[in-house]
Amino acid sequence: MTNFSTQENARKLIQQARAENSKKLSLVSAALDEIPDEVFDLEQLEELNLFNNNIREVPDRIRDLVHLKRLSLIRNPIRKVPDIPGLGLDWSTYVRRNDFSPQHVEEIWIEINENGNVESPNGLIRWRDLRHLPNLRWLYIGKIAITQNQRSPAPSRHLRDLINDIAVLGNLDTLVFFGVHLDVIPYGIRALKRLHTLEVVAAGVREIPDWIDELSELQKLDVSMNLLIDIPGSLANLNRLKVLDLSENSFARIPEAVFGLSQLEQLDLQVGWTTTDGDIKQIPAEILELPNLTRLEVGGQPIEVPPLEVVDKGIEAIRNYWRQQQEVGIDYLCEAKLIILGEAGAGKTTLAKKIKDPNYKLEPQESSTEGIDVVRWSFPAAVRVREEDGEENVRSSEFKASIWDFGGQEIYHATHQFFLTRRSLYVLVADDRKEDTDFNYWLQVVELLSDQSPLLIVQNEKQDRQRNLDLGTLRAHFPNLLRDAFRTNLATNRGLDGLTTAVRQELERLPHIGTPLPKTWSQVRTALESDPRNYISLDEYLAVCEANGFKRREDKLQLSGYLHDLGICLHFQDDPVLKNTVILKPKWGTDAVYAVLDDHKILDNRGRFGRRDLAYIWSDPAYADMHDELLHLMMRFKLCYPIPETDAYIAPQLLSPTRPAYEWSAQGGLVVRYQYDFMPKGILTRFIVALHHLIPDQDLVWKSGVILARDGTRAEVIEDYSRRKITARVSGPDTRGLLAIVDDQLERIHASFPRLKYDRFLPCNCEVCRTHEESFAYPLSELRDFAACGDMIQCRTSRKLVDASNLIRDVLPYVAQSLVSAERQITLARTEVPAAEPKEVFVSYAWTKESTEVVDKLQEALACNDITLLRDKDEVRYKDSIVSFMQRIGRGKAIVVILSKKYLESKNCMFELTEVAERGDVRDRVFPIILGDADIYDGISRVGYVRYWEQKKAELDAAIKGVSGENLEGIRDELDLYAHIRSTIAAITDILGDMNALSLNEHQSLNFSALIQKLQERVEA
Ligand SMILES: Nc1nc2c(ncn2[C@@H]2O[C@H](COP(=O)(O)OP(=O)(O)OP(=O)(O)O)[C@@H](O)[C@H]2O)c(=O)[nH]1
Ligand SMILES: [Mg+2]
Repeated sequence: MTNFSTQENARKLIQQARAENSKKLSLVSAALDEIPDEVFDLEQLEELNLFNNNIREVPDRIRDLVHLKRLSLIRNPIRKVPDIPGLGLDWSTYVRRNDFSPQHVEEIWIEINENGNVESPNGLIRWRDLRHLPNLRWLYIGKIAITQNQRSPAPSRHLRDLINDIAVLGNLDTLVFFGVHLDVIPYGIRALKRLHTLEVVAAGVREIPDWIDELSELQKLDVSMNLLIDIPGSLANLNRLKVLDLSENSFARIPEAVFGLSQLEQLDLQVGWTTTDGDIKQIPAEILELPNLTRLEVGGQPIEVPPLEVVDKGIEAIRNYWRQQQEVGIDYLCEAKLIILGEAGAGKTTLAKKIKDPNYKLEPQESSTEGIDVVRWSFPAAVRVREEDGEENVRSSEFKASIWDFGGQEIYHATHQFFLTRRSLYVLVADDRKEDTDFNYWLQVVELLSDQSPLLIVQNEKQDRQRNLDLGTLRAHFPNLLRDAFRTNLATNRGLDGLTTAVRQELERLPHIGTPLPKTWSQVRTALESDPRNYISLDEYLAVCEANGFKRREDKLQLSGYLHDLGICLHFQDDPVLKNTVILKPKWGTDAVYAVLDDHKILDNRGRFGRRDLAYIWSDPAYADMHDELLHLMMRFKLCYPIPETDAYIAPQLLSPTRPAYEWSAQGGLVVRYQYDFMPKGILTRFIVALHHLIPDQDLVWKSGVILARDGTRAEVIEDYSRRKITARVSGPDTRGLLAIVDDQLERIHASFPRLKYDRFLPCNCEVCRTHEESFAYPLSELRDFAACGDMIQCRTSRKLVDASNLIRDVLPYVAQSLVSAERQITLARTEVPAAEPKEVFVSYAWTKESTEVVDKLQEALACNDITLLRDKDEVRYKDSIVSFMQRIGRGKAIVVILSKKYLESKNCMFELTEVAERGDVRDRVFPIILGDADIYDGISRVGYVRYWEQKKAELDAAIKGVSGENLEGIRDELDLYAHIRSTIAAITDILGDMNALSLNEHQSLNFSALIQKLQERVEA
């Protein structure tokens, strides 16, 4: 496709290179069908990067570039390259060498197309020569990417011949087949005794041959996306194997041979992308026989043992689970949370008591529940358990349920959301005397937050009056709605028996019930439950664990995390203050929090309170010495925030509903509207708490709105709950910067509701709308669709055509940045670099222990040289938008990049890196420190990263199939980002890998002095 603006851009870059007499020129993804003639006039050129274009032929004029040393043609359908003495082949990059000959070829990349034909043969190598490359060590044959559900093409004749003769390439150490249909692993491989990496991916292979163990040097074996159901026992003899990728196959259990691989470090068993869901239910105790395993991927597998909470925590947690179980024996998990919701006075508390004791006598004056009550209820149960040998059995056991009875009053709605957990049974009680039963609100909240937990509806017919609910329609909308509604009258116990039986059955059926746990766990749980105290210190908790046979601290913390997830206690391990307390009675904590929201004085004060008010409200000895923790708990739940430079706090839920008077000039501002299908309560309150540091004048905040200000720019953010929308208007000198912060914060809150449906609306900027106060607004999802195809969109008011991508760029530039359109894929050198602050260096790194330690040391060393290292943790401490920080990094003059595998596979890190790359001059601005596991010097690993992102994108693509367009906001951004990363990563890592970076050890032994010197030169330049 011809794209003028990209080609125009290429032209500008060529002019710029001429004007500046540059030695390098990068025309990456410029939609070029041929190399522009002007390029050949750039005599001084040493390096020409044409990655990802549509170039078929390199003309003879390339000889004019007598200084050219490096010519990259990766991702071009090259058919012809002139035979230039001295311009030689190296991967798909052409490198000038004085003495080029086949002797020097070490790596070959053969890319095939959908038909199995060779897409980009290497112009200088003929098929028959391929068999005579004595130094060939690296061979890649396949597609650059594969699409889901698409059968891999069979190899063409030439390729088949080569595969049949593969044994002659005896020096190969790396061999990759990717997306070529082979049926079987080629026999000739048996002779390749030097192979340390073998990948046969998406090749339709049903079996791994027995002789595989003859490849005794093998360190990495990737047989993902095949049709394997088992692997041979001989594989266990590969005693150097570190990486085994068995993902996207059809194993019913983890193959036995795997556990013989004592050197194994990474094992991948994920499914769900090319295959349907998996069958592996257990990660068995044999996992303990793999002491070096650091990474285990089981995504998409229906793992039941160990429980998901453990598996989610990673390989170390899984090992601990089995170790403990072997030491102390097992018990079966038989407890769950029953959550009762519904409007005030519907009969929730009465139902909770009746379930526990049917003889409970109704109290006509039952007091309205304040906050939450937690009632313990147990009953004898028959639960399905999975025995150690993997067999299923039924055992009788005492079922322990915690009934969470939520106060129905409006004031609690927003807060309740924090306690609506997954893996619970929900009961929604409706009072049939009222016609306006607000079913939908609760149904929607449960749907949003419960992760498809089952839900029962109870129609409490207090005076035996019936009202019919349209359950058929409800069920169509809410798939977690089980059974018909239960009709009860709790005064007469009518319907109670049937309901209680159903509740028991549904509890017993919850998926986590029957999971085996080490005995010590339930001992600790019992000890904690029988402890009358409301809370204990972390040390006391650890001692209880110790007394019950726990040795390792991590096991003890793992248990508290697990109990927290099950709603048995509250332990916020990642909170610096709250981590020191384990709250044994959740009600104690929630009561304290709700007492503040219910307090009349605070209500009269419109939500403003001080420490003294808290001392009064929490004067009960039960709260003595715990005020700090409780206040922290409130802030954690985003219920209040401190007013800067005072001792006071504000609970925004209690703010005045009246909007104060203020002036607002709509001139030249930006407006974004967030429109929700269903709007959970409390979004704006949480927003206010999160951005309270930007409220300049505490008078300009009310229950449903707030004015924020930053460097002379102001934002007005107002919620209209009845119309399910939030409107943000921004005006002033930096509208885009402040809007980015507002949008980023709202997006974070939205992300905490995994199934939230909403769209952002951007105002039209056509000439007619610009002069109107209320302009037409487009849904962002639609704009993106149009922008991605480079189409114009029509204004419904003026009927004028508007450039969709310009409009996005105008209002939400960072959203536009993740837009990958044909117009704008990757540009490694495009815009000039604006000068950054002097003596400041950015660092971009993944938050792993190793990388963080390196950054800490580097920061120290730089500080001694008067250079400030700007890192995200310090820089975003004012809760500014992380996105805008990432973009600031992108513009930085000098950026240290700590490259690790984690980094290259992290979307945040890669977003930063692509931001950096897009602004050009990577070689001058970026200072890489490459950690061992990044492995970017090796072409195969680089391809691995391309594939990793290709796959991430495909997974997401597959996941959103069938979801309607308006619900995909946010997800699309992510999709575009993945695509963008995928198309950039090869080129960026190529550059970084080529920069002669020192190893981490070398840096550390020099205390970074070499790096610091270069950074000095750069920041002072
Ligand atoms: N006659 C009759 N009265 C009932 C029934 N269920 C509840 N009540 C009474 O209705 C009142 C409110 O019941 P609660 O169980 O306290 O209601 P709730 O849903 O817990 O209310 P909140 O805690 O305010 O959200 C109490 O006085 C109950 O005794 C019923 O089935 N029949
Ligand atoms: Mg109640």
